Parts: sequence; C-alpha cells; structure tokens
Amino acid sequence: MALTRSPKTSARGVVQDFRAQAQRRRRLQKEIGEGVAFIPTAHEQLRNADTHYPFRFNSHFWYLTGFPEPESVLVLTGGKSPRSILFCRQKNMEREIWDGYRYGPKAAQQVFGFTETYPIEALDELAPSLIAGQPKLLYPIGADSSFDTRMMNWLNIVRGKVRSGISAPSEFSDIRGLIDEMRLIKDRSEIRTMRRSAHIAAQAHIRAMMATKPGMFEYEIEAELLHEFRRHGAQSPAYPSIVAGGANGCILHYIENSAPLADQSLLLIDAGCEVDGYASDITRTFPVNGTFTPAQRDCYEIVLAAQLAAIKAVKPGALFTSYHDAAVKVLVQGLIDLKILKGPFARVIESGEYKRFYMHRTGHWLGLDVHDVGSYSLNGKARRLAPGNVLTVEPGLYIRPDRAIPRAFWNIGIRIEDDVLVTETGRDVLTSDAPKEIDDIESLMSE
Ligand SMILES: [Mn+2]
Repeated sequence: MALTRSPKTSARGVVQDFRAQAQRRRRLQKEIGEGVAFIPTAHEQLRNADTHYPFRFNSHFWYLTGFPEPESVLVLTGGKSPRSILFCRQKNMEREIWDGYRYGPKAAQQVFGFTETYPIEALDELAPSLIAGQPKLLYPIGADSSFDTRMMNWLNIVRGKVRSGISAPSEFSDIRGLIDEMRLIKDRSEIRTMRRSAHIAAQAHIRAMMATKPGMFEYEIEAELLHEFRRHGAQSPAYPSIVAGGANGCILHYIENSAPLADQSLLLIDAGCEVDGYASDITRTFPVNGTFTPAQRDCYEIVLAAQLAAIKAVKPGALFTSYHDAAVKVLVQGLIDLKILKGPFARVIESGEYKRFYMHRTGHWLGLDVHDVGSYSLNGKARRLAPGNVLTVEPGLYIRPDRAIPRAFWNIGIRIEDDVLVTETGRDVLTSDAPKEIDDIESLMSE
C-alpha cells in the first residue's frame, strides 16, 4: 500500500539517493554568496473540467532537490551560514488515500537532506524574515506572475520595517542564470540517467522499424514507441512524438500521427522519452516497405554523411556553431551533386539558398528540458564546447513538390538525430544503439 512504503524508496522500488542534488545546492549557494534565493516548482495544470495534466515538476527545482511533489518551494541562503529550506505539503491521510503518498516536512528533511523544512502554508509568514537583512534577492523573475506578486508583497513587508533597523535587499537577480550555467555541464549522476533515457529511446526506434509495414497508420507506430518507453520505466515521452509518413515528413513539427503509411514512402520518427526528468531526443528515417528507392537512398546518404561530419566536429574547445557549419557544407555539396541546387558551392552557402531544403539548426542542448537551458553564445560569440555538455546532432533535408525538381525527390523528408555527450577527448554518441546505416536499417526491417 502506497501509504506505508519507505520514503527512501521510489514508486519503482528503487532506493533513492539525493547526494548529487545536495551537492548542487552547495555549489549554487557559493555562487549566490550573501543573499537569498527562492525556487518554486511547477503548478498543477487543469486539462479540462476537474482533470489535471500529469504533474511535471519545474526542471530547476528538480535539479536542486529531486523532490517530486507540487506546491513546493526551495529557499537557499548563501554566505557564512548557508541554509537550504524546503516548503512542502503536510502529511494528509485523507488526501493520501485519494492521490498517493506525501513526504511531509519531516521525512522530506531526512530523505533529501535539507537543513530545514516547513509546511507550504508557512511560506507567507516566514518569507519576509528570510528576506530581511539579505543584500541580494534571487528568484525566477517574471516566470510566474502569481509568484512575482507574492514576492513583491514579502519584499514590501520587509521594506516597511526599515525604520526598525531591518534592511531590505537592494540587488535583484534572476536565479535561472546561475542554474542554467550549472546545468550545461552534466554531472555523473545526470550522465548515468541520460544514458538510460537514450538507451530506452533507441530500443523504441528499433521496435518501430521492425513493426512498420505499408498500410499501417502512423498512430500504430506511435503506440509501439510509447509501449517501449513505458515498459522500460520511462515516465513519459520527452515531447509529443513525431511519426510522419511521406509528405508529412516535410512538416517539421507534425504530431497528428493520423495518416496511413504508403508503400515506397519514407517514415520520419522524431521521438524520445523522459527518465527521472531527463530527455532523450532521437530521429530516424526509414522506408515504410523496408527498402530505400534510388532517390531516397541518394538523399539519405547525403544527410547521413552530413550527420557523421557534424558529430566529428563535436569536441571540447570547438565553437557551438562549428558542427552546424560542418553539416551545411555536406548538405549543400550533396544538393549540388544531385542537381537540386545549382553551384557554385560558395554562392549557395553565401546566399542561404539551401534553407529551402534545410531550414533549421543542427542541434540544441539536451538535459532536463528537451531544448535544454544554457546560452549558445557568450559576449556575442559562440560558446565553446566543454566536457559534460550534451547536445543533439540532427541535420535533415526536406524536399517539397516543385516542378523544377525531378518527381522522384518530391515529399522526401529526412532527418537523422543523435544525442551526443562531449567528453575530455572527443564525444560519446549516447543513442548509437538505434541503427542509421542503410544496410543496417534494411537488414533489420527484412527480419
Ligand atoms: Mn532535437
């Protein structure tokens, strides 16, 4: 029964360890210095009538706590006597019978290692005293207008006491900036979870390839993905799965997944799962009937060569933009070779003409958010990659019907996407279990 399980054991029966989160809090407290930071989790969101969407914690809050319940706020103070304080829901037998286990402040303090915990109802009363005397106040400014309003009320209560010798903060800063910077470099515990997320998603793509036959519907393949995610313990997809047959593959964010799969067409699947908060993000494109047509093969080989060149450009010290540039060069040369674009090469690059067929960037940071936090540039210049960065590498080609282009190329939409960890010496492709070489795909699909 849910009410009696040990608070240290997760719903999956795994004994949980929150030392990594405690260590992140200590690092952030050092960054904060003299000051106080408030980091609330997400709100529960209504779906319709009285039904909620499944609760998903705020990623920053989760990164620093691992605490899964709504109605929780983390407060950190830095300086000489740092405090880490959690405000959370109280135990409530009645609600726990209906909705499930709640830690309550006492168990939360013991399991998660906070210095203090209080019921969430005490926040309005205690917040002004936590703010008083601090020179600096940090919180996610503007992220949630109801929290902004509460924060200003607490601040004004402190300001109202200035004549009695209490000082109010004069410096205000968005706490997200400091946490974003930390989240860019994944620690060992994060890398372990991201490998698991990547591995499960790769298995799902293999299963989709094996299940696909002409005449099936896109949603049938989506169901295979979802079943594979869930049966390995992923809590949910990391984002709505894109299962796009034929022309739908040229719609970048196609999520209807309602069309039948035609013989001789391609199927583009962009799908990843979320494991303990961490996203994987894989795209594979393969022929519905298991064999590439010559035109599909020509285009696929270009995208694959572009992706391999881009992956090679991912290494510590390289500019973030360099792997995109590497992919574009291969794609442009390929399109010129196929006579879909007219050279010279330098002019096509310069004019950006290729953007008709390749209109997005080659990747993004990956982590707790599928498009993870962290800036891509510093002082107006592209950031340099560092060990611990995780990013996606996902070039593509999308050819819509156009009388200037041979009909065999129409409605070919191809993207190949892997998740890549930057290491001390180069890179580690976390999603390499999902086949992408033509021979490997065709032989898997002929089984
Ligand atoms: Mn992606």
